[in-house]
Amino acid sequence: MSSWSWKAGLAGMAMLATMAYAVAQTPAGHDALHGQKSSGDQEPPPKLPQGDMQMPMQRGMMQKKMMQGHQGAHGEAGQHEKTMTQSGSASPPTATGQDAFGAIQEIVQILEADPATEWSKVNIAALREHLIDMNEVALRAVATERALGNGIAIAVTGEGRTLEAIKRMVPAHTSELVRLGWNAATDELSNGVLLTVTTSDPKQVRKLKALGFMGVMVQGGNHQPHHLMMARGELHVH
Ligand SMILES: [Cu+2]
Repeated sequence: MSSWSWKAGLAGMAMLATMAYAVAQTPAGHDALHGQKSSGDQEPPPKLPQGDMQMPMQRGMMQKKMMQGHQGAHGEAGQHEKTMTQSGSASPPTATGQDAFGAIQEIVQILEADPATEWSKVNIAALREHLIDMNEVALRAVATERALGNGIAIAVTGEGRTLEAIKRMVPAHTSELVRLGWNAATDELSNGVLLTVTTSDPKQVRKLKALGFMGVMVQGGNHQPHHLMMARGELHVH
């Protein structure tokens, strides 16, 4: 059930983004923006009051039409759109401004939309810590790669918070790499871990060398469902 609502949440969000884009592209949406701008001027054009009367009507009709189309296929998404169009904004922004902020916002919306959410177990702070780990590993860890005859060996190193993140995330990822058909293991280093990924397939050796550290770290689609589990308080170690 959690998987279903997760997908429904994503579908709803994609719908909102499409809707916002569509409204921004319509002539009515464009004129409405224009109208708003000139209404603040000292000397409005003489015909503006008439235009103001017409614009919201045109815009309202167009949005109603679009809403009906969406609502037929996706009732739940339609409810969100209704709220959005009532705000009167022609093209509301969709970017949250920061990727971890957006990821947490998406998860919170999924939890809010699910009547089965057990709020006594919800742990958004744990998800935030993990997203900080992902940031450290993706952007701050130093990866020194060495080509092997059958794969790659990568020394992943860092200090402080980066080192903590490396130790939590890199060894945990080997099981995902093994599940995908590679041999993967880690050895502890004083300032990080040594990740070794190998295969008996020559084609896969070329691919591993091309992927390198970050290429293998992003393998598998385990983060999104794990993030939701973490937020639900059902997964403590990633
Ligand atoms: Cu993750």
